[in-house]
Amino acid sequence: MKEQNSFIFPKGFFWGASTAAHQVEGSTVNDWSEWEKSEKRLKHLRKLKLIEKFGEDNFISGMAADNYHRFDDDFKMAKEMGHNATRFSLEWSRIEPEEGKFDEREIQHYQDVIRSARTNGLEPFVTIWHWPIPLWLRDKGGWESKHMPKYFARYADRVVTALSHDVRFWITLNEPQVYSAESFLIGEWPPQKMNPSAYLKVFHNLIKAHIAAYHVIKRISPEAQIGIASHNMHFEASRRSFTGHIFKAVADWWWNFYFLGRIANYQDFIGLNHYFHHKMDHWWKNRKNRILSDLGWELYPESMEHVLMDLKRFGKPIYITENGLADEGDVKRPWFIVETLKRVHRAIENGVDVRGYLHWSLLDNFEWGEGFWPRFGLIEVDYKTLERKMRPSAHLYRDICLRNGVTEELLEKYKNLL
Ligand code: IFM
Repeated sequence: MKEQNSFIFPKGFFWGASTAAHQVEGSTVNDWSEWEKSEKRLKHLRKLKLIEKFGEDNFISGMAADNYHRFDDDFKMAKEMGHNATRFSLEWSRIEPEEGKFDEREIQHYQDVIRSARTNGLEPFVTIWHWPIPLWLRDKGGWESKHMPKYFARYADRVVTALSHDVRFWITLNEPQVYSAESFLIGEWPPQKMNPSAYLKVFHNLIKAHIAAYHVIKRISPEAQIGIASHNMHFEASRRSFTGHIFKAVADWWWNFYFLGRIANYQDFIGLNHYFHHKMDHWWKNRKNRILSDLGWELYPESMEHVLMDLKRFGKPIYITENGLADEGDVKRPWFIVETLKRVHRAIENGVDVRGYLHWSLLDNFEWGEGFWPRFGLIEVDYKTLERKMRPSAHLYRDICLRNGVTEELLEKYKNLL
């Protein structure tokens, strides 16, 4: 429904924000935490003078936001912020610290997390794997191992058996496209490989792992809704560029649709993580006069509509499981949220079945290779005191959540921020 300048979303729409265990919990012991402290990694950062610039602590996840102990307070804040949904991940290395040995206390911990989400009126979207793996798995070859789908299905079996009575939405894998490329092709993330054949092996193991977990989850909980969080980008070909159109077609085929196509019969919804827009001419081309985030990523809300329209082909409900920006001063976030939501609304009007929007992120967090300095949170975290403070955009977003959309009156109220 659209009244003049208002953009009201369908009844029952989910509003919230996302996090991931390693980025906010603190005190995790996994392949990432070990890699962060490794001499090889620190040497590389020293060479790039990044330690001088940001300090060594920036690159070590350590206590992070201590969400492991503060989850209840963080959910209370999410409730105050008008959210009715939340997305977070389970930390595999806590739950299965040794091969085949599951830690009941840690499973209980996640039961408590889910109960707290429900008590605070938040529908939990639970990610089973958001990148790090336990050390024993790393030592067995990690995602390159052909046994990985089996290990993943066993882990999924254990957690879903314990948690399914309170969880309806399961996200098996976060951004398999990004993980496989950064870790096995570009060599930026652990285990820092630049090996196309390892990349393809990992990619296909991730497909198999999802399908295996899908069957496991459906057996335990037939009514469960299962998907992945897919990182889809908007590739835009320059109008008159023939090669641009070829590059766009190939990029769309491989990056945006291949994984989703392979699991098409084994997903109940599509989780969309959306951040990037790429203009393609004879190759990657930056648009002129771009608005950038603190990380130098282009902020182009129009992209959201294109990416959503493209996903219509799968005929599944879509939940936006991530979308956001690094913006420490919260200067661009209010504008970005409002403009993006207008595009989501337009996609819905054009027949795309979008059922939720989860902003990235609830809290400032540990941004993988870059560390702590990029600030993605609706809630600002002071890493010295661990104090939390809502950014102005959190207030704006609360009003959107409570009104189930962007209204004219809200645009007027926040006009100084927009
Ligand atoms: O922080 C990440 C998240 O873990 C996965 N999606 C993109 C975010 C921002 O880079």
